[in-house]
Amino acid sequence: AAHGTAAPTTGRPHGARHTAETFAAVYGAAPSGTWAAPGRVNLIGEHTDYNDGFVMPLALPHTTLAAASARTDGVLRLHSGGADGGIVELCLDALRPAPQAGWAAYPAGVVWAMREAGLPVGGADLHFDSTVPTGAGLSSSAALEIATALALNDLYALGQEPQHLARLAQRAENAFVGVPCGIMDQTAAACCTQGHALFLDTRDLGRRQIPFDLAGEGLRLLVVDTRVKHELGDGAYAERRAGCERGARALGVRALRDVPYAQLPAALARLADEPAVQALVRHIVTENRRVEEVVAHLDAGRTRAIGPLLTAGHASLRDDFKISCRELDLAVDTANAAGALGARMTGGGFGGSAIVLVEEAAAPAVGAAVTAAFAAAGHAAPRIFEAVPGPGAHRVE
Ligand code: GAF
Repeated sequence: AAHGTAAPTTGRPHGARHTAETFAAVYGAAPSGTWAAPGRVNLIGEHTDYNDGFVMPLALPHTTLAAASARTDGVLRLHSGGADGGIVELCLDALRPAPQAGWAAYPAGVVWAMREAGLPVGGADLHFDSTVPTGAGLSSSAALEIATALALNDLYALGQEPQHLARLAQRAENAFVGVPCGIMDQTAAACCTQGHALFLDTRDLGRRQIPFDLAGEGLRLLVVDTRVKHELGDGAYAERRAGCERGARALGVRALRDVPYAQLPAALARLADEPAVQALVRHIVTENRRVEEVVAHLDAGRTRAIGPLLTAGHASLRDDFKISCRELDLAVDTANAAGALGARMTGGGFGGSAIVLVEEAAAPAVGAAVTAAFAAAGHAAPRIFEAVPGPGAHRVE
């Protein structure tokens, strides 16, 4: 979901020094520290995270920086370099869930969730700068949440593990901001590591860092931001989630994760009266299978073999889950026609970004083909950049 901070296309235009200096200009004293949390792309495993399934995100070099200091008076002050409106000042004791309350609801929600969990977090001053494109399906919200969570974890010596910070941030987004998201994006921001994709089992939160050094293999992963704004809060996401839960109930399982791939035909037969739910179930069960196949290929060093699985994942999201759009389909189809190894939409859908796996030598031509196809179709020019797996959240200064 978009939170209204600035959206440049590349890494860090100013860096942590600039963020600390801006903090000092806004609040009148230097910050105690500066923390960073990245955006992400998801390689495979889409909409599986609220079905207890598998996901495989990697961190982008694009980050949200939070400069912060503790306060002793129970006041939370928030300021963003990308948002108009000056300082947002809130009283910790008065924090209440505030659906659709704008960008400040994300950091405020994190503080609320920490206090709700009984953690001794007090007031703070925070200033944010971000290079994670907003509304692009690249998890600018989770980056904002996790930068906040890590800053407070350190400022108040809370001693929480990154995965637990992700859980608190998800709780903030679900209960405070009002978006029924899964755990993928927050975990990606908190737990990804440089040079790896993160395999996550969203049921038991088991994690495995899977080496993902595309450059070393002569490959590239391109991100195509279609510039079609995606919003998670608009109901379609919640509808898909409710449909999946309905499918699980009809099949008598705790979550769709519990439908084995081999039993998919039988499960679909049982849902014959509900074709819409049937299609959602088919996507989730086949998508979990695709994640497992991607992991097997990467473990065996067969990186190029994941291309067709990415493309099959896109077809499933387009035809069964019905969350693609013209621009995403055009990006995927054009990239594949121009020689990519595979491509798919990534993230929540209804706009946002696609990823393209491509041989290094073919990357410029594939990018140019997508740009030309967008121009020919009368769409705004897409933003295309390379995804190199960066580090998860960390303290910068
Ligand atoms: C959004 C959500 F926030 C995630 O939890 C996940 O469901 C994703 O959409 C789809 O895979 O990013």
